[in-house]
Amino acid sequence: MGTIQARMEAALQRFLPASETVPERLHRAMRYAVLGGGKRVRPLLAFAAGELTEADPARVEVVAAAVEMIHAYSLVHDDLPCMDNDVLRRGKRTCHVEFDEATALLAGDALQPLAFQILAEHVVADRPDAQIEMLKILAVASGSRGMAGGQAIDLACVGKRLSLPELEFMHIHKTGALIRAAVVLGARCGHGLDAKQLGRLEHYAKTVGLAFQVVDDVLDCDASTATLGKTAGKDAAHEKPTYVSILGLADARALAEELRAEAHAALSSFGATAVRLHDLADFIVLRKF
Ligand code: GRG
Repeated sequence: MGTIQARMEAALQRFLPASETVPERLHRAMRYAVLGGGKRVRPLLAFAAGELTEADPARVEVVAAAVEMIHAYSLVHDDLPCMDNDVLRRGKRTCHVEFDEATALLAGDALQPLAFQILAEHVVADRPDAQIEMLKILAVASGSRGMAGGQAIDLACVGKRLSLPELEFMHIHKTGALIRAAVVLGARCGHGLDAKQLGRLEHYAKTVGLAFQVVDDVLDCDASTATLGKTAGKDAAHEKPTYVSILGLADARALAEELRAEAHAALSSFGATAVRLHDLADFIVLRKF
């Protein structure tokens, strides 16, 4: 993990405009939002999925950076006063607190197209049509039928009681869509998978995406702000429906375990090439931050 995280830090440094490039303040805000923090779970998933298909790591680095830029933009916008209004992210002041609201909004706005720019500028597939398909996968995962749509549902749900399937629907979009994209794009950097294998990999991505969110909900209520590097206890304070509010803490933890088992089972036919995907399913469920 440390090797990939360091590799990603260097790659993101390279792909981002330098702080001295005009407009300096915007570029500093973009670099502030992306660099020097975060677990890099989505890049780790992309690299692990790339191992399934013997993908060239130089290709995977590009798709992982693109996904991480979309993720970083979503965190900047999510923290804005018009959304979650938070002051702490990745153990430091949120982008709009460090800079200002307009700059943070623009930093997110600029990170999003930069993700597509780097994905268009570098060869990540053997054929142009396959590369265009990869651009589309990231676009759909980020848009109104993916992450942004999930965020819209999330904002509309504050103070409401949701059923478990409704909560799952929201998270499959808000968090799950980009996690799925990271896995699928990482795998697509290498040789093709047949429809059955792709189905199993997508099932893995769906279950780790949901497990990620269940654990996020559990940590929000039983870990400290210092450990998380973001404000703990926010979901209850904002009256947000969560796995913990619907199931209770013990059942939410049990659900995360069930999803972990399901993720491992989805990989059973892949053998040794899936070892890092197995490890990441464990990391996502057992993490403490
Ligand atoms: C603003 C369009 C738009 C979308 C925002 C993902 C998201 C949608 C908001 C983030 C809010 C949030 C805390 C969601 C819970 C799950 C999640 C995405 C946590 C943060 O991801 P990590 O834990 O963060 O991977 P790091 O900092 O490690 O990269």
